[in-house]
Amino acid sequence: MIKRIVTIQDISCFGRCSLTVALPILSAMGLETAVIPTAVLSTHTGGFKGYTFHDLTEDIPKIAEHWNSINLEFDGIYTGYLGSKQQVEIVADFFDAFKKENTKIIVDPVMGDAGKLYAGFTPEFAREMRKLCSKADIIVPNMTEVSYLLDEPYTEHYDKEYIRNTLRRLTALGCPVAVITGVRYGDGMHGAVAYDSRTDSFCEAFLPHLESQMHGTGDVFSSVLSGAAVKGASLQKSIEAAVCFTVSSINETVPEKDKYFYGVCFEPKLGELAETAKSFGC
Ligand code: PXL
Repeated sequence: MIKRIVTIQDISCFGRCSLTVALPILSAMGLETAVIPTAVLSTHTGGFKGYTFHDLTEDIPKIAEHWNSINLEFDGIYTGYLGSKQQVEIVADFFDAFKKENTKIIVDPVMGDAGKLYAGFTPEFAREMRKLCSKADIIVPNMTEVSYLLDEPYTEHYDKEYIRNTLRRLTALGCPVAVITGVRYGDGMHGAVAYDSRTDSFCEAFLPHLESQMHGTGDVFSSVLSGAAVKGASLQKSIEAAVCFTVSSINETVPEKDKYFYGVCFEPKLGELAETAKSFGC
């Protein structure tokens, strides 16, 4: 049976992030993908001026109510960029209403990058996001989001031990599995490290670092990870697939990165991803 996932995040109409990334990636991976758009923006907020923002918070409980009335069930729920504290609370209610025994919840606590919060985010929002993370099966923060979730200073200087210790403290928030993205130990490699507190085991996936700052790479990574995890791939296979696809999409973008300043050119790689995802089961 084809697996069904719902992804809850904004739709930035132009700019390759959130839903315009998650929907094609999850579909290519062979999942039936439902969406709840939390807001409609003309573009994302990183690097554009004058973007529109239409909030859809009020629609979320109505969509949930309708879905409940027709007994919809999901194998996975994946959340990304959420625009307000209230929205995070409503999404937490959605988890309570739709989490069944085998539903995997993946929370990407999108809040910032490179040590800074994205436009409009506050430490207060981060406290609410911490509560949402406690309800997840897997959380996928980068180091900036880690610092806000754990209320610690942001650092780019760390070693393996620090990352392992941080992962343990992230799972202490209440989610069994944590994945830190964008990990760099200064050895020219770039990747992700994951920890499963139920088995007290770590796994990692690294590839050579590519010198480029691109928007939406976190959304690409989390979408692949969510698709793989919901299809039943191991944590190791899931992070490997996410790192590989993100890096090959960045590689695809590098030659024309000025043209694609607004996001990564992942589309040419969707065919390969679909092939990889076949080995993850249905
Ligand atoms: O890529 C994360 C993201 C998602 N959605 C919106 C954003 C951002 C990052 O800036 O602005 C609207």
